[in-house]
Amino acid sequence: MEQSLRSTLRDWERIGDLHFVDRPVDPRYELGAVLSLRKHGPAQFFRQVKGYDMPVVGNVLNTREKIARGLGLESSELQRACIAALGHGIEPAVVTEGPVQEAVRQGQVDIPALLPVPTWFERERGPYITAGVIVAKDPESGKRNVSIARLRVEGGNRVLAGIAPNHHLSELLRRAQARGHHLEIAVAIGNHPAVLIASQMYVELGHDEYQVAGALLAEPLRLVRCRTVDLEVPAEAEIVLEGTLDPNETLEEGPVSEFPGLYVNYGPGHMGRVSAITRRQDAVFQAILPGYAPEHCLLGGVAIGATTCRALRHLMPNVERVLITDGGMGRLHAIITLHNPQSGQGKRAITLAMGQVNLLKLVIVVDDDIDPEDWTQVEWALATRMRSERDIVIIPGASADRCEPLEENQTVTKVGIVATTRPRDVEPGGRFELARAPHDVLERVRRELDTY
Ligand SMILES: Cc1cc2nc3c(=O)[nH]c(=O)nc-3n(C[C@H](O)[C@H](O)[C@H](O)COP(=O)(O)O)c2cc1C
Ligand SMILES: [Mn+2]
Repeated sequence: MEQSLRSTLRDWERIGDLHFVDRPVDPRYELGAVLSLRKHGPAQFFRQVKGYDMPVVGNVLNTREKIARGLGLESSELQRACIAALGHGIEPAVVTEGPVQEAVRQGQVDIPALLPVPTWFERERGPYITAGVIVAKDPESGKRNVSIARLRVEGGNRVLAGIAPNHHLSELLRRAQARGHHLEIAVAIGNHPAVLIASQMYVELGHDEYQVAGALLAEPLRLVRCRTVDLEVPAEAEIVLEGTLDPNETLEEGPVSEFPGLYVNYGPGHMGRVSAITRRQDAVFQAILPGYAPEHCLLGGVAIGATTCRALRHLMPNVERVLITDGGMGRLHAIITLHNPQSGQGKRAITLAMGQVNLLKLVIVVDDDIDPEDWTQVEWALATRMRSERDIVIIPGASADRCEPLEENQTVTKVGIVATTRPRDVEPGGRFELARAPHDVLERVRRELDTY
């Protein structure tokens, strides 16, 4: 099976989900503006990017359906498949050659001259590579880590990475610093959906995200060895940057857009240097529109939902589904569905989820007869099953994530809402019994509905 972005793009083209932009487009603001105004539409393939002969593609995975389809699944199967992949990884396989090394440039590389990296927003201080999957190895254990961090192109072979201190990549950088050396990295751009989703999974340090990608592909992810660093990258990626991050050389990043759609100022980022660029001869540059945009939010949201659901189920087997919502930017809000919830379990699920994912600020718990993706159904549950004085928990002064838009003194107030039925509420003839036709009639009509 093909493990490339371009195989996905061919599928999208076949079903009319790939739009070709023929008009020349400036990578400075204009390209990002098109992606932004078409963020809910088909993937956008920019054939002519001004100043470059390399095309750019964006908005590839901007719905749950597309993420599922990219993995060969129905949307309804997505969370189950991700949870299964977390439990049964498949080791990647190193192969001797791959298309990502069709062209190799070593020595003096000039990133701005070679790659059509978009400049996204007015106040950001340079162009950002946003779909770069960064692989690195733990200097202590030698174990791999694979995750995305945006890289700002600083000119020549230099990049700036703003990595959250709690992310594994930051920890690897601290470990390299303790040993007095730089951290080798390789940045794969233009990846199969399985690699992108795997890169977003909250797994423990030492859990190789390539194994998750393999499990999502149902076969080993094929890797090639890099030319100038001791790392392996997906053989069928479009482009790879090889280089190092310097744990000691930092630079104030200035304002950077985050998933709430606002600018944040994180302080100093880490400088990196690129020692080689390898690529397909006809490489396509993938760009993920950053900020409050469906693709950025969903990649994280799908992965966080799956990892949280898996973690909760270890303690509460009746957790059916954890949806990290789109309005909550795929990070801050969750809807949890419970099968046949017993008393107190709603609040338990809330505290467990917030404990598991520090970003979560609003958690709503509903029964599993509610489709969490349908806000109207969730709202109906709030209207018919939630008593505010009993079912809302407010936790002031909880630790805030660095991305929290309402953070004050590194704290924020969190809210949990239980909107589930109590078992005794639904006794036949009781006040909360659902009104419907007798069971046997309803089921017969359901089976024969097409004949009416
Ligand atoms: C489009 C996109 C951009 C991202 N940019 C950053 C970033 O600039 N810095 C960062 O720390 N995390 C960023 N992330 C989130 C991390 O990739 C994600 O939290 C990952 O699970 C971290 O993995 P790790 O703990 O193994 O390093 C981004 C995610 C996406 C989808
Ligand atoms: Mn990791």
